[in-house]
Amino acid sequence: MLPLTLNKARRVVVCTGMAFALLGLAACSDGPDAQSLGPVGLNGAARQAGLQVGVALNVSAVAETASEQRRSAVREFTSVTAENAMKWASLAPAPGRYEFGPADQLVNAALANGQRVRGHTLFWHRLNGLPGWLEAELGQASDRAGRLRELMANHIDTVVGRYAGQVAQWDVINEPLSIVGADLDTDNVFSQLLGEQYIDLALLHAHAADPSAELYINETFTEFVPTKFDALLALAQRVLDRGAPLHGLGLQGHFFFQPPDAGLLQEQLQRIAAMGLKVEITELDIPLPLFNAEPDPLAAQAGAYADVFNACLAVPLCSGITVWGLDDANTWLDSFELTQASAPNRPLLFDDQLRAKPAYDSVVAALLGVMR
Ligand code: 9MR
Repeated sequence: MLPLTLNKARRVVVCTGMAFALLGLAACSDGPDAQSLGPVGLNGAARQAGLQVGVALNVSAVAETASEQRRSAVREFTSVTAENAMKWASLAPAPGRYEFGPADQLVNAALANGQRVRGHTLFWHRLNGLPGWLEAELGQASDRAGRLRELMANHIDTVVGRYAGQVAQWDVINEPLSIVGADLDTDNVFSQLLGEQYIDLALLHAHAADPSAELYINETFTEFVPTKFDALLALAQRVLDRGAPLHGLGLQGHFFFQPPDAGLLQEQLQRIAAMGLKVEITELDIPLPLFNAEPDPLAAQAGAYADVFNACLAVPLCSGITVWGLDDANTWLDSFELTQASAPNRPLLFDDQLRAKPAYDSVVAALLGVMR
């Protein structure tokens, strides 16, 4: 069996059997430095469990200037998502003009590491998801709906076509529902001009551009708003009933309001699987301040991470979990308006010095505790 490693803060422990997962660390011995170990540990455990364990990255994580420590932390994951580089606004500075530099770098680095790539995201109407020029472009059109359809088709052909065979999954549609409500978001240029069928159009076109890619709708906050979760399922069912090629649902997993409810999450994953869809947790982060009242907040955070992994591991169609950032120094939560007051939020698997946290160990143990 492949030797597996657990980074324990600055130390690395080498374990050769499965026993340590069940019996604590009795089967482990002190090993060499983290630096010398390369792509084992989390990566090996993920592969053994048959679960994709991904990370969202910006290009600095794979640039030539990235330290070896950072590169080796990146290689701990089996899947990579571009945190920002593949958003429409990032790729297209002007109508019809594309700059693929950072996105290409991320894809090439991932493929060189043998990692899967999740494409994030073709159409997202919030925050910086839309290019700044879109509104003016539509404003000039005599047929705004027709022009939007045309721009969407061009965007899909250009981007999905470029990465055909390389990007395994696309978040074709991101966050179609209102933030914590159960309806389609009305503040969304796509649904305003094209109705709910903008989703079908995008899925059909993306499928034509790369028939091998798995196509997802990715949604946020469903994990603690049951009515929103129900609305997501109803939306997915309507899309399927209309014959559009939808393959999976992404639950983002930003648990900054409250820690995950493992039972509810597993039930939700099962309900998605029961529709014949795959499911992934696509943007997981669990801020440490949620556990400030606990005697050992890092251990409590580790328990919450294990809960999420165990929920997914219990559902065969739950094929992956992606954490939304490599390390605690690189989390969107520290600058987001609702969470910046609690910064540093420390929500990820590696700390701000790129040392593996207790959450890393608990995830590896969860992965090793199953045989799927
Ligand atoms: O983490 C991303 C942050 O760096 C960007 O500024 C922000 C706006 O583009 O998007 C963040 O990622 C979002 C993701 O793309 C979609 N789901 C919500 C994530 C957090 O806002």
